[in-house]
Amino acid sequence: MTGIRNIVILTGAGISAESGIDTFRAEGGLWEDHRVEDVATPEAFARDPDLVLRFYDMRRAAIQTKAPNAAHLALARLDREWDGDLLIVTQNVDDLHERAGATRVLHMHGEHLNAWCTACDARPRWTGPLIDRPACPECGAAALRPDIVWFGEMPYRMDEIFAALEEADLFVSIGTSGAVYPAAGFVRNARELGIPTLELNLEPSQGTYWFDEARHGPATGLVPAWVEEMLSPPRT
Ligand code: BV8
Repeated sequence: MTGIRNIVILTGAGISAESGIDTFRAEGGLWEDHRVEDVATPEAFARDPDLVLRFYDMRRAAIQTKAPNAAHLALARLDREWDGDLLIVTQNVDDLHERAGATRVLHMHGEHLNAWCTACDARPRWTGPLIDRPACPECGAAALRPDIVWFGEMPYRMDEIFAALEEADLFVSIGTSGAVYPAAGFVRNARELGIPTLELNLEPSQGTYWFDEARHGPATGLVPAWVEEMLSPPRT
């Protein structure tokens, strides 16, 4: 793809699926046997904090047993070797992009391995459980919650995301169903900016018609092939 300097990549749960991390909208729309609204909203946390904390404790522990897959490793290679701007905006709250070696990563929905102190706003790195209400390392209050953007909460660093889209020459969406906004709307922002758009996903997403090009199959096949394409000199 000639003339491409700046790339924005959006990833979703599908890029981590082959690492053994459940996606959100698999069969029956249940998620780890829970309804999303029972475990991923501030109202759920207020109503039943133990249920929510146990849900996130389980997932925080689970992701630490998983490893990045070939798709994460391919994006990390692109991050290393691409000499233009590149931003991986991930909806995922696992750290597999970073463990694969990517550095230009933005977690718009938060991170499993951070806690957030609702008393002093600190966001300490956190790998253990929160169910026992541990003290905040900064202020000592027993007021830590998962550093996760729940439904109804504002995604992180939206200004940076839109600034990167303004400068982008290519928008690529990988492993997302296009079900959750504002992330699902980025392809339309890109189109309005006249930016070419590419979808790499197991199956057509809910927004597939907005993409100039869509390739369907497992991320561990599609992503390394696409990265190889991007890093190979254009055939004259
Ligand atoms: C907000 C943290 C207000 C939780 C998550 C209309 C417009 C705007 C907003 C809304 C709207 N209608 C409703 C809303 C509100 C809501 C929303 O979008 N609801 C949906 C359900 C309609 N949005 C919000 O509440 C957001 N906040 O709007 O704030 C606001 C906004 C702007 C300005 C002011 C105020 C907050 C949303 C964040 C919620 N938190 N995550 C946690 O992780 O514990 S969202 C959750 O869904 C995850 O982050 C996940 O990443 C995300 C999206 O899901 P996907 O990643 O796409 O995963 P999914 O399972 O759906 O799909 C996987 C895909 O992979 C599939 O397509 C599958 O085919 C593919 N796949 C599977 N295997 C593979 C594969 N692909 C390749 N290879 C494979 N092997």
